[in-house]
Amino acid sequence: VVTATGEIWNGLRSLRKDNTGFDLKDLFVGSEGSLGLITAAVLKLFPQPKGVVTALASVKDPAQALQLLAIAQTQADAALTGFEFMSAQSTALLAQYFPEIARHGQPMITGDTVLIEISHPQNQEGATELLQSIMEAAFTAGVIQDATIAQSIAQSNALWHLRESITLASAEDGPQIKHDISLPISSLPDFIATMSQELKMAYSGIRLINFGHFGDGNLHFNVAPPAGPANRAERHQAHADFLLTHEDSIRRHVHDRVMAMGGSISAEHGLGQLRRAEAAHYKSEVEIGLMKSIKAALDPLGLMNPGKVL
Ligand code: LAC
Ligand code: ZN
Repeated sequence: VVTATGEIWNGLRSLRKDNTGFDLKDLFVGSEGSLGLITAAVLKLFPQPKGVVTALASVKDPAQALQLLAIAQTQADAALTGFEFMSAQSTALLAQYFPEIARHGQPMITGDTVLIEISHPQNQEGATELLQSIMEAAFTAGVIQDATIAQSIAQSNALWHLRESITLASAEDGPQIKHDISLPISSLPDFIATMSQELKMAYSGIRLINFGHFGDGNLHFNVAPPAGPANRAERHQAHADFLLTHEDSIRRHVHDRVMAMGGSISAEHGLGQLRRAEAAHYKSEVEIGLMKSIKAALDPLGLMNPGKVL
């Protein structure tokens, strides 16, 4: 780390346990560059799994996704390496703008869908058997409606590509109100159901483009304006107008509920400038005070990534 005062701290320790005072490493890692510049890192490597297999499963709603997660965790434990949720409206956007990418998920992706990945240290058969066993248990329990297991690495990649293209389809559709929330995993279905209902009542025609890292309790609960004109420029303008009027109130509405349910308003993307004021609004005076003291001690002149985080 290069500090704000121009010194160098070498914190490159490859230790599993280190209990010698303050955890400076995590302090810098979580600071979004506002305390110092990280210039190197030590990585812990794991053996590459010999077998990886991916599947799509259609669920009735997020509550079933949670049940599927429980089954997958019970059977696979650490072999469960991916569990991503995609709402029906998020994949509808994909089908609309990138039908070639969405094609790989049809007909599964017409409703709420889960992408699930299993990794096996020894072999491909092990991974496939484990995933089949999870799917069978989920069928028997009535937790999934349908499933398709990728038959090749190319197919697995196509399913991941589908999941990862939702942001591209969103960008094509036009500006959205984006949230990067995390909640205790068991609260996700309740949150999605309540929030969706309230927002749909308040803003008729809005679309809930929620998707993300369900297994981590991390959801991109994005809110898209009502479907706009076919012409791209006109549609983007209509979205921008909607955001101008409603973005602040929708964001506050969503974040209020997240905080009331013990969640976080930024799970993976950080605060930057977009969520800086939101963090200040929700964090206690004590917490903000501690953060400010640290900032003042390590970067007294305010040189590092000014205007971000705090
Ligand atoms: C994703 C990015 C938005 O999950 O974090 O696609
Ligand atoms: Zn993400």
